[in-house]
Amino acid sequence: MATERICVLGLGYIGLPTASILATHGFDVVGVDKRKAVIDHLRQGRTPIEEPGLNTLVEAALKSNHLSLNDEVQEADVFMICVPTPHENARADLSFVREAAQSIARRLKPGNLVILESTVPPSTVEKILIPILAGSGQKIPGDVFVAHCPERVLPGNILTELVTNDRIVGGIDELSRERAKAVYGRFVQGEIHLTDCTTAETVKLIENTFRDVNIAFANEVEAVCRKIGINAWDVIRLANKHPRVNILRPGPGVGGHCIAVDPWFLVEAAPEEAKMTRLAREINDAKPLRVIAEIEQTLKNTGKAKPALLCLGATYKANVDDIRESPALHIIEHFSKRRDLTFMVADAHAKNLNHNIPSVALNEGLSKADVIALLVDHKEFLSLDWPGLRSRKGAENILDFKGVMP
Ligand code: SAJ
Repeated sequence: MATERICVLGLGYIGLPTASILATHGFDVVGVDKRKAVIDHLRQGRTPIEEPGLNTLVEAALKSNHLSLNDEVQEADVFMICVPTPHENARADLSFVREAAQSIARRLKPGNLVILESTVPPSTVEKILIPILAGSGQKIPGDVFVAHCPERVLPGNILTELVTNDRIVGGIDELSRERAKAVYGRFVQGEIHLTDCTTAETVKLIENTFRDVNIAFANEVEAVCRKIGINAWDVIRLANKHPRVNILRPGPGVGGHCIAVDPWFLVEAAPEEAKMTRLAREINDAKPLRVIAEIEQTLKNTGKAKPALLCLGATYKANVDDIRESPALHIIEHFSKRRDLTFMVADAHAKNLNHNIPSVALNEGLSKADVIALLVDHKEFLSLDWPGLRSRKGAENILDFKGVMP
């Protein structure tokens, strides 16, 4: 059988590693992104994302000549949609999925397989993807196979999880499921579970919502402990010693393009029923405001007319460069507007920060700051001399929102 040709649409956090891993596992892959700058950067050997091992994998894929790059969809046996699905006013914005499906429909041939990896609201395959693909004149189901295999990898550990995680493959019929399973079976070492598309769509949303609800509970525990006057980190650590308790970590809020977004797709699908889901979102979304209030109070307590504030971290979580939906950035944007303080941000990972945000080198910020607020637990912050900083600046002026201080 001839080598299968796969066209991967969207070369972002998921599409780029997936296209590269498919290429290094014997498929002929065309990686497509309509953003010409992304294609140009990749051709110059520049990977647009900070992710361990990704540069090496992309380089290997390009060198093998099994990965080519294009800004337009090409004919293929398999099409894989890996485009973003942001939300707007708690509703899913599916414009990128629609656009990708339309460009595939123009190239669709009998026997093709279309796989949607993007996270979408329940019934998107049935109600949106299939009607657009059917516009090609192909009979679906029948002529063309369609599957949904939601991505599940953790930014920061993408290359390992792409291979080791179990996958959920939803198909519109038995043949769609089997064909999609054969594609993933080439590089996935985890189990591949087969189901229908709407179940696969919902499973993905439930996974991220479970995490969001758990973090909201951790944030609530933190607020309750504060009221009681005890240390929430100790309480959670000790509660987690129970064999059936596993509370996640409080923090300055929940960010990123997944957990802060996907639960809203469930709320949109079942507004009356998804009560806890909505509340968890509201609790986590409100957290940056509580952090702002605490920093404000600490600045006031210094008694200085123009205190110097240093925020450590701007990204949505540790050791990534992604600032989308970042709670730290929300907090930083608030303080960057203030004229009555000297404001500084140290984050060597964050790229594309707005030029109004005054970035400083870590040591410079640490020496000038009156108040330090740790918002992201980047690895370089973990090894700081926290006891030394506490004694130099005053323990009450060091605010650790990630629980990294010993
Ligand atoms: N966070 C906390 N406390 C915690 C863990 C996380 O406050 O204990 C915060 C982080 O700081 C961050 C946000 O939550 O702001 C999300 O970070 P994350 O590491 O929990 O998750 P993501 O968004 O990077 O990736 C998630 C993963 N989903 C699950 O673990 C269920 C990943 O497997 C998914 O593939 C990804 O969403 C996605 O693309 O949907």
